[in-house]
Amino acid sequence: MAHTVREQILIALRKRTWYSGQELAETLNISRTAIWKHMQTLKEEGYQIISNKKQGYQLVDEGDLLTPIAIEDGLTTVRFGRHILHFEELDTTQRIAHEQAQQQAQEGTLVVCDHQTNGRGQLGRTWHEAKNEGIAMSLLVRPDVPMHQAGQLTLVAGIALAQSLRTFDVPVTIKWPNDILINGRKVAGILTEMQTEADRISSVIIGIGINVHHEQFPEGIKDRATSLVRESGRTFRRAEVVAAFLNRFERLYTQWVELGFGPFVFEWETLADRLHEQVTLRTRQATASGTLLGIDETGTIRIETDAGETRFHSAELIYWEKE
Ligand code: BTX
Repeated sequence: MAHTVREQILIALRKRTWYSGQELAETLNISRTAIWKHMQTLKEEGYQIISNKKQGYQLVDEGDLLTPIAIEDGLTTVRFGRHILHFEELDTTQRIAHEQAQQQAQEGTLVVCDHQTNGRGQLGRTWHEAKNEGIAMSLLVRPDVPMHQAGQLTLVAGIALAQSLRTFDVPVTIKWPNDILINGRKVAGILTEMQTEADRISSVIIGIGINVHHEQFPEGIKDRATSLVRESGRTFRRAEVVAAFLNRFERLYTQWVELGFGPFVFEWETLADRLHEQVTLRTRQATASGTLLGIDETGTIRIETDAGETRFHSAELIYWEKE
């Protein structure tokens, strides 16, 4: 990915303690005044940069930014996150990712923003975001699989997200099909939207919202939402969380395209919330209760009800009233 001038400045500043304005200007082939202006913008963006006349500029702290360069730093991927669009404020990252898909953007294109004002959940629900507190991102993929398998991507993304969050020592579980929980509260949600062409998938947009720094949540969700910081008490850099997810998801995604969902069943079940416990589930027609047995090789949930083992393609586990 070609770097902007500001990104090139950051790359240079990371290499040395001090970098003089003159040297930077020569290296990047721009004026010292231009360098000074870029430094002001970087500071406004949250980078802590100090300067003095004799030594030049020093990057002291990169803060907790979700910028492409901060994310790229932790990436080991080939495609995922290798084209990143970052916005300070957006209604929803899903909209931009869909536009990117229509414009034939490459697979792995990622849209992220610091403040999402109208985040979408499933079924017309909303996803709450507080400025600079969480992660809102949408990833564009173009899997060459039959259309009916697209729903499995939510589960594969959920496994990748849960596993990557566990590497930060947070005890997350998965609530089928698309919620990531800690101690029974939602810390992240996944929204998968597909674009089709004739009878094939042209793209899938995987939208992920993660609560990172939040200490509080609005009235309607405060009994069911939590954040990584609140549950773990440790600090997080959002860009590291994004990179960890992309690194893992690219690997699992490639396996899924090649081998299908079968190999993921066991992994999913080890991460499942309330496995072998009593659950209630709502379908469009009715509700059903029983013991959560797991999922099958297509990603369908299996419940032991009074009528025996029953499988549900499209349903929702009811944990909270008024979802
Ligand atoms: P969902 O429909 O399963 O969950 C939405 C429900 O979760 C809401 O009705 C509310 O009860 C609760 N909720 C809302 N915000 C939060 C929150 N921050 N933390 C915990 N619970 C909450 C889940 O939908 C899928 C969410 C995907 C969000 C991402 S963000 C990036 C991308 N862009 C976008 O517009 N949506 C996705």
